[in-house]
Amino acid sequence: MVAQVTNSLVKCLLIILGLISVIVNIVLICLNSNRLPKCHLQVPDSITANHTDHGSIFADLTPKEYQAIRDYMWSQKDLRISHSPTAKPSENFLFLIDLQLPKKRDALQYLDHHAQKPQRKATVVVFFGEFSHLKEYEVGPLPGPLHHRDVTKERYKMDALPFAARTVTIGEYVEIFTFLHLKVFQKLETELRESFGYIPNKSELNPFEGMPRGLKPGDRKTWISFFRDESGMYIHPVGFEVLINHENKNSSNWTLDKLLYNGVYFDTIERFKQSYEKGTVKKIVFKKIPNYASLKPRRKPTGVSPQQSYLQGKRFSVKNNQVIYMDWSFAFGLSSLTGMRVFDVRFRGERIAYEISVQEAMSVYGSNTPGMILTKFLDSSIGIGRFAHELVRGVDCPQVATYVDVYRYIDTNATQRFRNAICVFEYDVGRPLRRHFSDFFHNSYGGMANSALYFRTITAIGNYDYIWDFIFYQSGSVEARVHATGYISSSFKIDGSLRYGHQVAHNVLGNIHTHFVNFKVDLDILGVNNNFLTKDMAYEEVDLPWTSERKAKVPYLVENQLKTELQAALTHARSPRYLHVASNQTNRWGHHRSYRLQVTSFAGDHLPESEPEEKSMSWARYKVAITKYKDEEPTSSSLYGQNYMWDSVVDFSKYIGDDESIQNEDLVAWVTAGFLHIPHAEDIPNTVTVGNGGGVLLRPHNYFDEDPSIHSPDGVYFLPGSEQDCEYNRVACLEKELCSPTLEPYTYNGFEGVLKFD
Ligand SMILES: *[C@@H]1O[C@H](CO)[C@@H](O)[C@H](O)[C@H]1NC(C)=O
Ligand SMILES: *[C@@H]1O[C@H](CO)[C@@H](O)[C@H](O)[C@H]1NC(C)=O
Ligand SMILES: *[C@@H]1O[C@H](CO)[C@@H](O)[C@H](O)[C@H]1NC(C)=O
Ligand SMILES: *[C@@H]1O[C@H](CO)[C@@H](O)[C@H](O)[C@H]1NC(C)=O
Ligand SMILES: *[C@@H]1O[C@H](CO)[C@@H](O)[C@H](O)[C@H]1NC(C)=O
Ligand SMILES: *[C@@H]1O[C@H](CO)[C@@H](O)[C@H](O)[C@H]1NC(C)=O
Ligand SMILES: [Cu+2]
Repeated sequence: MVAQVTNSLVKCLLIILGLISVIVNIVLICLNSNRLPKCHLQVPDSITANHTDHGSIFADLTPKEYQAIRDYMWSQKDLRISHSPTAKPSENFLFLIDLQLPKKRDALQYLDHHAQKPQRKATVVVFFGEFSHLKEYEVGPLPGPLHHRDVTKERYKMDALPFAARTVTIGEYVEIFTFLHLKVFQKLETELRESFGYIPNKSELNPFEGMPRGLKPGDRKTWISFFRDESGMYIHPVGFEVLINHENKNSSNWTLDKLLYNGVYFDTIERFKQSYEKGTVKKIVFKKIPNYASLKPRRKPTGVSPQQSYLQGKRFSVKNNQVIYMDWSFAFGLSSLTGMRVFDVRFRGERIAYEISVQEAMSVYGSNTPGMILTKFLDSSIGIGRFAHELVRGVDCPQVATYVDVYRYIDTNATQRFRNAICVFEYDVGRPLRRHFSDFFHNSYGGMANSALYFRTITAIGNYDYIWDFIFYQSGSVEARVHATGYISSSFKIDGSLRYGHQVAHNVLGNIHTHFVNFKVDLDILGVNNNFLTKDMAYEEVDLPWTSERKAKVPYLVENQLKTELQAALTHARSPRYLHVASNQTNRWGHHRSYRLQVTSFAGDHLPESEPEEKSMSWARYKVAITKYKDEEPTSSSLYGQNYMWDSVVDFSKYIGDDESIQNEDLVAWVTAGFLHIPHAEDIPNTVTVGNGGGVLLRPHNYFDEDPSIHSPDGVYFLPGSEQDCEYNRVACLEKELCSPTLEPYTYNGFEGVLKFD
């Protein structure tokens, strides 16, 4: 009985205790939640921007447009164009369809004076195997009805382009691979197995071509070096190279002209076989080695790098091919040949540049093996934009970037879509744009983070990857930049190789080479009529007016106007430090409003002009060359440069050869940047972007009356006592507004203990 009563009491007590604890908990939670900060920062998706239709005249062709043009050209009976994506060299092949840019005058009339929109047209390139020549057509107007017009003569001053100048198409590569299979691999199975571990269909050898393809116009003789079929093959050369003559349209008539094995040349397969059998040539003995070229991480990744996010939503807007960001707006496109470009670049509504575009990427190699002795790559002949593939979130561009799809029609029979091949993002560069901490007098702090808009594509052309950026800063500067990464080109190390580079792996030579890239910068400063000014410094000896004790050497400003194209063709060695495209209008202080071209370049030496191949790359002579704008001089290089280097149909030096006046004219700056690459061990497995790049910064110079970023919404300012005040320091309240557990509380105590005189 007693036991039962005590039991009930205990139960009651337990229940009461339980209830009390629940109530206390509720009260505590209520009290605490009252103390939690309020999270009231709204995160909109994106700014609302007033887009215009202006960019559309620069927009790449749409899938519908590509198809309409292809079908139209295919239906021209007299052109007899093959429908196959792998047409043979003897057939007629529609190689390229790309936007034909409007004439600048028409575009400006439309953009600035409400004139009619220029007609939309395309450029079409046809390789006529049947007639042994190449032609370019203008096809338009879109959407139709379409017409075509042969513009070869108008553009290149010849009725047709030489057949040998054409790019090697996929169709031709198919034949080259077949040729290699039948005429090389099948005949040398034993030798290739013993030397390089070649097993048909299992452990193959991959080809890599040297360029140019010969020594004179008309040649199409290509040295092909072979590489192990591993990931990162470019740094697995095997010491075996062949020279094939594929000039003839009929691949049955192609010949194997030479062969190189372990540094020794042979005229025929048979001679090599004999020598190999007799042992008169030193044999390479195959040994399996771990793949040092693989990019697979050597240990399981555990890291995630810091990620930026848009706390207030995106501050830029991308619609069709137009971007609006803070004070900036521009239109963009991606040419299959030349790559990334922007047009009608405006800051606060004023056009700064009509066009900024990539033109060419070139490399000249040194070697003592034939595949690389002559090698000079001109990438726009293969297509730079053509190799812009999908960008990887969080690596190629920030996770939160805006990605844009691209459509192309090149070396194919159907329009191809490349998802997310362009990215646009705003990014905090990580270093303030400006700041000042006032010690001594009027203690205060003023500063601004350097947040800029990036417009990016990455093109992987064979072994190398180029990262192309156009960067728009809040201070009114815009920068065109390239960084190189990817695999170096290499060759099999033989006696004497070390004169041409460093050894970077077992039997592997990383060949010395140059990287040169060319940008077209068509600045229009307050209209198209501009001048080219230079500024620099010199020292002069001056008397000191207050004493005759001694004189002093003092720097002074050296200003010049360069008045003709030849005067304004500035080589890498000889260029004033400040280069300006200037309006004859002045700013508030009476100085010419201008944009300065500041080139960042660590370029190697340009190929001597005496070399016949130099004609196709004569733009690289100049760090900056200024020409008078002409619709007939749209690019510094061409599709026909690589395979017709010796008599290039576009020779940039001719643009300036006529030495026209550049006074009060529409000016175009052709800017070359680059770097000398001496490959070293750390280029294995990949060249890193750090330190490997170049570009040009276009920065306002007396263009404004003050730095425009003082009007930016990102400015920060405070005085002693107002450190926590959010009105002029949005960052101070961020932690409270966002309730973000990852943000540190905002504090500032920098004014403690400053020297003070006022
Ligand atoms: C867009 O245009 C409208 C009408 O002209 C204007 O009221 C609005 O402020 C503009 N918005 C922006 C973001 O510029
Ligand atoms: C393009 O080529 C492929 C492969 O040869 C073929 O199947 C297809 O029909 C071609 N497309 C057209 C539109 O002819
Ligand atoms: C290799 O593959 C090709 C096509 O895939 C085939 O035609 C050929 O017979 C194969 N060769 C051998 C030796 O297996
Ligand atoms: C290619 O050449 C071979 C041998 O010379 C010949 O038999 C064949 O008919 C030719 N093909 C064409 C398309 O001319
Ligand atoms: C290929 O070679 C054969 C024999 O030399 C010749 O008759 C034929 O014309 C050549 N084909 C072409 C397309 O030149
Ligand atoms: C300034 O530019 C305008 C517009 O191009 C031109 O008419 C004028 O002659 C120029 N003035 C001088 C002093 O060069
Ligand atoms: Cu390099």
